[in-house]
Amino acid sequence: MAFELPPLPWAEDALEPVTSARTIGFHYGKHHRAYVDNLNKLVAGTDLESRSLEEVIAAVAGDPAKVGVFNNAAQVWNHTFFWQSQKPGGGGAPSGPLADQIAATFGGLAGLVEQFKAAAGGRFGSGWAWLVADAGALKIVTTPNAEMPAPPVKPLLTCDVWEHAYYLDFQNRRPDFVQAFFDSLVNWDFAARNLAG
Ligand code: MN3
Repeated sequence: MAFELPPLPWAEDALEPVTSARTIGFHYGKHHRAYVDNLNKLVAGTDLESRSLEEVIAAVAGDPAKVGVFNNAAQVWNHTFFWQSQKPGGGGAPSGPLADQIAATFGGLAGLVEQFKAAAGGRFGSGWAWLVADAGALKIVTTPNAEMPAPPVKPLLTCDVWEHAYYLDFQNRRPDFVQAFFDSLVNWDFAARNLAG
């Protein structure tokens, strides 16, 4: 059973004008697909071939001899999570327990966005910014390259801050991309389900 590129949860042009169809065409159609293809080549004929994506990531994390497998498997997972973290007509405000925790932790949504933008902007080079639940507490963290928050930390949503995520549409303006992500794209329902799950 080869790993497969999951379908996008929306059309390639659905995140315009923030993220262009051209960006999604490259980011999903080339980058995400390449991680899937590379992972399949790397695990072919090994005992990892028949495992789930999450099992592969857990099995090779921290193993210097398996860094190629980790990088590709983690990037497959991270991108699938990133697409789900966004939706057309997203943004707005969260509700329910997630909104309550955001108010208690960050003083409200504006405080969360400011801290998230600062963290994303401070991530040198390629990586990811995340809202996570760590032992029940909301936190903003960043990870380099393909890395993700390690269990038992629970990711709630992520923003890809590799340049390929925003350069065609925002050039070097990463903070503007992150602001637009929260203004227009973020899928709070997805984050709330992750918090509850
Ligand atoms: Mn990416």
